[in-house]
Amino acid sequence: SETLPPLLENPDPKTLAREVLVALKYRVGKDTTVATQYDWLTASIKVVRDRIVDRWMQATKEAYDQQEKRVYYLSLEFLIGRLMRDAFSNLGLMANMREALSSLGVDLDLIAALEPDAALGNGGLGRLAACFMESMATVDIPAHGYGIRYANGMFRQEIHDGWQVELPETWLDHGNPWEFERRERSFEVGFGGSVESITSKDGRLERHVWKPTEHVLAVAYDTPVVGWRANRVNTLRLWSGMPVDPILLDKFNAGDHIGALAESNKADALSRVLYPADSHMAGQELRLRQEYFFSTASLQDIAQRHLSQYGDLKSLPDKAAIHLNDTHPAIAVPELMRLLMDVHGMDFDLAWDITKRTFGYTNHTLLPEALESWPVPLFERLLPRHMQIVYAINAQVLLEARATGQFSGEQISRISLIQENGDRRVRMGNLAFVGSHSINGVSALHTELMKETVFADLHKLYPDRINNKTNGITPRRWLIQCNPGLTSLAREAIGDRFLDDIDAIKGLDGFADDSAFREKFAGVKRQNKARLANLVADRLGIKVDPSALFDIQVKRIHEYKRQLLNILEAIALYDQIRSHPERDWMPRVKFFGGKAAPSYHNAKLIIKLANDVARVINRDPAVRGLLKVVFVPNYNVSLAEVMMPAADLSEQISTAGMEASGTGNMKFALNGALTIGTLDGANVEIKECVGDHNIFIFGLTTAEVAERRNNGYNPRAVIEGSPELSQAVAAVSSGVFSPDDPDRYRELINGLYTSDWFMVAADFDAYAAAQRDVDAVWRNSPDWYARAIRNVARVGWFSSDRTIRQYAKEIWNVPA
Ligand code: DL6
Repeated sequence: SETLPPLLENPDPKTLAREVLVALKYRVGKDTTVATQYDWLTASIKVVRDRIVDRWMQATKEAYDQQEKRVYYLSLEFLIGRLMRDAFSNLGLMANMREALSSLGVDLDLIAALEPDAALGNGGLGRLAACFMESMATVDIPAHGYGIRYANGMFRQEIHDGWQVELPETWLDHGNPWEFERRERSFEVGFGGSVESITSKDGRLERHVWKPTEHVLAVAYDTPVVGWRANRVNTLRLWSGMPVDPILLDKFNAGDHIGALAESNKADALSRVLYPADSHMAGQELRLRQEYFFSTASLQDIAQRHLSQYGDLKSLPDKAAIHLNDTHPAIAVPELMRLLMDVHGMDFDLAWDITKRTFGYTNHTLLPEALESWPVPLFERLLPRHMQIVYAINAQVLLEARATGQFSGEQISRISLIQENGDRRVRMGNLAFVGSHSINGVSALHTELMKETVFADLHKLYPDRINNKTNGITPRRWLIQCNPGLTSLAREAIGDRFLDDIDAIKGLDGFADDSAFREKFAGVKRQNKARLANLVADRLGIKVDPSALFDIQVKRIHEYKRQLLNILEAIALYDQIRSHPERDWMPRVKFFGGKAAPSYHNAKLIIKLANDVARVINRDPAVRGLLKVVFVPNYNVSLAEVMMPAADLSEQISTAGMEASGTGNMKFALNGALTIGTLDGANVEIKECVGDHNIFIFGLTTAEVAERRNNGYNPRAVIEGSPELSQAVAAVSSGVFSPDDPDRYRELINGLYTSDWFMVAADFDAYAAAQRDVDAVWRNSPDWYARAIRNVARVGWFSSDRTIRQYAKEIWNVPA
C-alpha cells in the first residue's frame, strides 16, 4: 500500500507535514518539543480525518438530495481494529504521509502501533460487520452502521503460567480521535413500568401508551468509514449510555452520595462492556437491556431522519433497509411495531406490513446454545409493551400456519415465538424470522442446514424467505494493507486492476507455473514469516525458524473448532519424531491463538493444554527443533494482520456442520496459505474455487457426523483402534504435559472416551494422514508454491464487495 496509485487530490509530503504540525498545535495543544508519540498519532489521525470529512459530507448530501434508499446495519458488534493505516491506504496517502512524518522525525510504523485496536466484537460476526461497513462504502451504498460504544471492548488476554487471564481493554484511555460526539443526537430509552390503554368516548380501544419507570439517554458517537479510494464515506454510529439526571441532587443533599449517582451508574452500565461470549447466549438482564438500548436508539434515529425527509413512515420500506446482524437486535421488530402503532398511530396490519418489508435478518450459527431466548417474566418486566406486541405477532403467525392446514400441533409449537416447554421464553430467532422478508445464512452449507434444522418449520410456512449470502472479507485490509509485499508482486505481474476489482486477481493463476514468479512469491512469504518470527521472539522469547512450515490455527477457542484435534496431532507427531529420528521430517511450527469465553471451562483448559504441550515439546532436545508449538496471546485484528500473511497452512478443522462459514479461512487463502480442513462452512465453497488439488480436505461430512451420532458412536473403540491417538491421549491423561497436576486433563480426556460430541477421535486418523500429505507437498517446494499462488488467484470471489453486492441486489433492493 506504500506505492498505491494516489488519488486525484494528492497532497505532497510538505503539505501533509504542515497539516500535521497545525493539528498538533491547535487540535492537540502541543508543540514539537513536548509532543509524545500519542500526540503525533492523534495529530496524524486528525489530518486524515479532515480529508475524509469533506467526502463524508458530500456523500451525506448526495444521499439526501437524490433521495437514495439507505441501508442500516444493526449489530451489537463491530470488530474494526485499528483505522489509521486503513484510512491512509484507502486514500492513497500512505507513502506521502510516511515521508511527511519522517521529515518531522516521526516514524509512521511506530505511531501506528500505538493506535488501540477497537475490539468492539468477539470474533467472526463482529469482524464481518466491520468488513461489510468498508465494502458498503467501497461499492457506494449509502449506509449507517449502528452499535454500542463499549468503553471496554473484548478483554485483553494474558497467559499466566499457561492459563488465560482476562484484563479489561481500555481502548479509550487516550481519547478516540476518530469519533465525533453528537450530544444533540440523543434519544430517550425506557425500561419497565406499565402499559395504559387509551379508549375513545364510546369505549373503543384507541391506542396503547407505554409508561416506563426507568429512563436513560442514548448519545450518538459517529466514526466515518472510508471506502477504497474514498469513493464514499459512510457513518458508524455507536450509542453511549448517559443518565437523564447525572446526579440526583435531593439524594445528594440528604447525604445519600451513592444513591445520588445510581442513575448515572445504570446508564453507564449499558455501554460499559461487551459480553465476551461468542456462540453462547449471554442470558443476563443487562444483555437484554443493551439489545433494547441500541435497537430503540437506532430506530428512533432512522425514523426521525426518514420523517424529516419524507414526512411519513409509510414509505419507510422504500427508503430504508434495516438489517439485523444475528438476533441481538431482534427486539427491533416489536420496537418498530410499537413506534408505528403507538407513536405514529398506524393499525397493526399496516405496521406489520411495513416492518416485514423493512427488515432483513442474518443467522450466524446453528449451535443451540447460541440461539437467543429470554424468559417471559424478565421480558415482560423490562419491556411490557413489547411483550404484548410479541403476543399479537405470534397470534397472527400461528393463525396463518394453522390456516394452511399443513402443520401438526408439534410443528405449530416450534413455529411459536414463545417456547412453552420448561420455562416460558421468547425465541428471538423466530421473532427475527417472522419480522423479516429475508433470512440469510452465511455459506451455502449453513443455509441448507438452516432450512433443514432450526428453521425447518418456519421455512415450510414461508418458503421464499431463506436465502444464502456466503460471507466475504475486504481485500483492502486483508491483502492490500496487511500484505504489501504480495500486493506489489501481484501489481508487477498483472497490473493494477485487481486493486479496484479483486476478481482480476485471477490473472495470477497463469503465474503458478512460472518458476521466477514462484521464487519471488516464496520470498515475500518468507519476509512475512520473518516478521511473525520476530514478533514471537520479542513477545514470548521463542525462536522459530522462518524456513519451517508455518501451520496456524487462530480463532475463538471452542470445542467445535477442535483446537484439541490439532494439539493431539502435535503430540502424535512429537511421538513419531522421537520414535523415528531417522525419517526425513519436515520442520514445522504450529501456532495457536484465540480467546476463550471467561466462563467456558473446557476452552480455557484447551488453552492451558496448548501451553503445556508447547513447553514440553519446545524444550525437548530429541525434537531437534523439527516441531515447535507456540500459543500467541491476545489474538486480535492487529495480530491477525501479521499472522494471515505469514501462514503456509491454514487450519479450518471444525466438526462438519458446526462452523456457519468462517472468514479466517478466506483471509489465509487470499494471503497464499493452503487450507487443511473439513467440508464445513465456507470451506466447501473455497474447495470449489481453488480446486481439489490445492486444498487438503479430510474427515467426516455433515451427513456422516449425523449418521455416526444416530447409530451409537463409540469413541472408546475408535481411540483404542488408533495407536497414534491412543498414545497421544494416554500421554495427556497420565500427566506427561502436566507433571505439576497430573489429573488436570483427566475430565477433558474422559469426555473424549465417553461422548466425543465433536468427533475428535472419529476424525483423528484422517486428519493425521492429511497432515502427512501436507508434509509431502511441502517437501516439493515448487509444487507447494504453485498451489499457494493458485489459492491467491482463485479466492477473489470471497471478497465482501461481492457479498455486499448480493445483499444489495437480492435483499436490500439498493443499487451497488
Ligand atoms: O458469519 C460470521 C461468522 C461465521 O463466519 C462463523 O462461522 C460463525 O461462527 C460466526 N457466528 C457467531 C455467532 N455468534 N453469535 N451469536 O459469531 O459468524
